[in-house]
Amino acid sequence: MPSSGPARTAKRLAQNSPGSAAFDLQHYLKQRVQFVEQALDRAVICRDVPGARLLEAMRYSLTAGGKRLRPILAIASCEAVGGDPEDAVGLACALEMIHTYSLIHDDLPCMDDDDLRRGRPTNHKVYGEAMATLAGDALLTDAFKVLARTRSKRADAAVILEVVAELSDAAGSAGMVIGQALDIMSEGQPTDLDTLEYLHARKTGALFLASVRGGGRLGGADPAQLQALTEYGSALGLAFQVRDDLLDVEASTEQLGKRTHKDDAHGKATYPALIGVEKSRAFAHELVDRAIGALAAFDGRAEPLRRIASFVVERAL
Ligand code: GRG
Repeated sequence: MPSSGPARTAKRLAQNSPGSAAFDLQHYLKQRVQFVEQALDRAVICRDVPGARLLEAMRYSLTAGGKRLRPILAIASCEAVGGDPEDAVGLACALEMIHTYSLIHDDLPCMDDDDLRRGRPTNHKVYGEAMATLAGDALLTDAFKVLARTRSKRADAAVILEVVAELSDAAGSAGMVIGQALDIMSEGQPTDLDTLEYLHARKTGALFLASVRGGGRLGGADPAQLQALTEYGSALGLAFQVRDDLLDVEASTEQLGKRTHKDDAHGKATYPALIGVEKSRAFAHELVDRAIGALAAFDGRAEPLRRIASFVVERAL
């Protein structure tokens, strides 16, 4: 008898499971991206109803591609502690919805005023500022509904509530939003390395940490595993940002699908500006070593997390 949809998905994901001998990162990423995109497709459905343009605007940015790093980290962390991708799929969708909202709002004229994102005109260029703002608001709010409906075989309701609270912390006034506020306030101001690290830990690092810790929790992580994932996620989040700073200096707009060389133009403090390009590269690699080192006690099921850490500092996108 042919297997059903979910059973087919489970079989396909298991064929390239993290602990298997012939583990192939590119194949793993492709499968998990597809898995997350199918779930996102079900989470934000375009209906033929009054106001459907709002849903269209939400889907426009959500389906524009992107690396899907945060959802993959959540799923890989869940798998690293023995969980199943299905246990973390709600968190994975919520993370990408929140990340996408932050990009839509960041591109608005009142923030970075950008015309290009993920290789496409930005949301407000297509739908107008009001609709883009609302699309971001709706993605943020709906993300918590998707997460609240999570069912994990390895985490009870109390654990799921803790994941909800941590994601709220990471996205809100203790995390990404305060990071963005500090970023705006520090434009053109002298900034030292400690301040820069503090800012990045909130603006981008917090969501990375919530991805890894949340995925671990939903996969049934014990306290020692959660501590290791915390160290991994903190180092990886900063490594990602250092690489992002370097790409802004080194890459072209065509390559990244977004405007580059803008940090300098906006008078933003960055790692290359503060310590130079070579030292920034070395620092990013040091952080990746630290992230991988934190996973020393994990078995082969953490291989995707190790390989993703290297990918984060080598990426050209
Ligand atoms: C508006 C509350 C609010 C926050 C905005 C995310 C953010 C905070 C600003 C975006 C500006 C920026 C370039 C931040 C640096 C790092 C970053 C988040 C890059 C984009 O993330 P990727 O590379 O993007 O994961 P894709 O498109 O692959 O998903």
